[in-house]
Amino acid sequence: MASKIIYFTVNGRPEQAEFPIDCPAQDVKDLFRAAAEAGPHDILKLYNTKGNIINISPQLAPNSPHSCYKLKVVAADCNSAELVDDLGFDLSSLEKRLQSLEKRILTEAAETPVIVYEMKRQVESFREKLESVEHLSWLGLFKNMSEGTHKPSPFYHKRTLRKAREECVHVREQFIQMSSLEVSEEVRQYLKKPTFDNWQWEDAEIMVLLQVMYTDLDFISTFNIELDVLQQFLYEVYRRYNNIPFHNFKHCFCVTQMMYGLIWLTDLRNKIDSIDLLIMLTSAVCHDLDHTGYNNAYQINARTELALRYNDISPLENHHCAVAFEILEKTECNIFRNLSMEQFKRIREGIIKCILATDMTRHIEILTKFKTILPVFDFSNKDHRDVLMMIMIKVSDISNEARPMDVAEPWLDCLLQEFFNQSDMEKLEGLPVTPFMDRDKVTKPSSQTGFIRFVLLPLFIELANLFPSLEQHIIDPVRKALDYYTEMGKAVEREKQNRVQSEKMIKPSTSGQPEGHPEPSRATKPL
Ligand code: BYE
Ligand code: ZN
Repeated sequence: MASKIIYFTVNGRPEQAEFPIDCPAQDVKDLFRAAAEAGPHDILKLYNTKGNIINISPQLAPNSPHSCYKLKVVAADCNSAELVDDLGFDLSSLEKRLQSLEKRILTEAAETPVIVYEMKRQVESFREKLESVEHLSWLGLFKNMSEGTHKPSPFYHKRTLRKAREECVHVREQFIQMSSLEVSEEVRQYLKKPTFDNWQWEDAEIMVLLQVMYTDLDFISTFNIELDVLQQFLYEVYRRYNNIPFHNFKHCFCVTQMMYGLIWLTDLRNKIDSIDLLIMLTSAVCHDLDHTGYNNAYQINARTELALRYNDISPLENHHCAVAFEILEKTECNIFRNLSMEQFKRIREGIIKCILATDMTRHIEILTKFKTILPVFDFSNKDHRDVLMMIMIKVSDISNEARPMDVAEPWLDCLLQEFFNQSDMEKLEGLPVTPFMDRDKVTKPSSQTGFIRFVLLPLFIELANLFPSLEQHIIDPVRKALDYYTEMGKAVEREKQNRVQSEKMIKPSTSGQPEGHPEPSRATKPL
């Protein structure tokens, strides 16, 4: 009996089929279906070398390996009830289960087990196969496809949320080695200035610099802190800042360094006692511990564990503070272990007050309090000092724009990156999207001009009212930043106008060109 051989490829893989010329059409179709490992609902398409679709039948024109046909599989609706029956599972619900599993692992465990990535990869590649026929959507095959499934998984951002153990161990070794070296007087002086550039320093070096701050404020001697305890404490702190774009260990350092700078610039050592200074510096060090990159609004809307635990009351700040005291519970990390119970109590109360004050929803409340006491401010009054300490950690926390432009601007990029990650997640989960975090609405100038005018300057000016010497160090650079972003905003507007103008001139009628959207100038493109 005569038979023919057909050469073809499936997913780039060469195959050849042999069948008798008089065999039933269905047998030929089944043969190709088997070659493509396709299911009964899948659609098979065979292309000749010209790219034309040809019929899969016994009449197929014989070819050679050089004139190979191409076989393609397109899948039916992957969520249809029929297919759910056939597959024995529902892909969407499988994905949802996997997503919630991954989320739990990401928030609870240090690292995501390899098996979860493997499962995710399999589910994703399976969906990809199923969805490779989007161009057939007019067939009505996709009516059940849910909105979110086409978007990239937001969990990619969180892959390395927690620090890897090996990385920590390495940084720790570097830190311990470096800490025995002398830090030059030049660096020690530079460390006291708001012009300090954090981007020049590695994490291990940053830990040494934090140690220098404790040393140069005489905390080591005053509070009898053992050096290895301080180092263990700083290491635990480093370990418990996550790998996220903004609220990471470098942010912890910047806030602490600004606080340190403010203490020196205001000559605070001659105005309040050192236990308050210790509270201020340590609060700064601990103030964002274990931040996951999602703000309180998200925590509350998504009903996260933190929101549940803290009844929606400053869930993040409560958590940062709780983690701080969790670290201090370990004797080998407890830098306060040689203090009296009385002193520890005072420090604990102070740190809690300071860290909880960093919740920006309390901004007006705290600033108003400070304004009220300013005319009669008295450094010997505990209530007054408490408000001052809260104001100083608030100033330090949001002080990036008080730094030189080339230090500050990358921080804004990091912040917007973190905000955008959150809004992407909110969109994916159907939660309310905070407008200032929406990548479709926010630009650097639009966010920063308002923030500087209505939040930064009013806050900084009040602190400078108490310490006039601060004006040149923190107010002047912030005004410069305001000018910079105002100019950037104008440039964006001009560019928009120009685009509209030139579009009118070049294309007086609609030309079928895609809509011109305001495009990537340095200003409109935040990242
Ligand atoms: C604040 C709250 C939480 C986290 F989008 C970070 F315009 C901040 F609102 N910080 N910290 C520094 C900032 C800055 N927020 C903004 N600018 C800063 O320089 C404004 C934001 C980009 C936005 Cl306030
Ligand atoms: Zn912070």
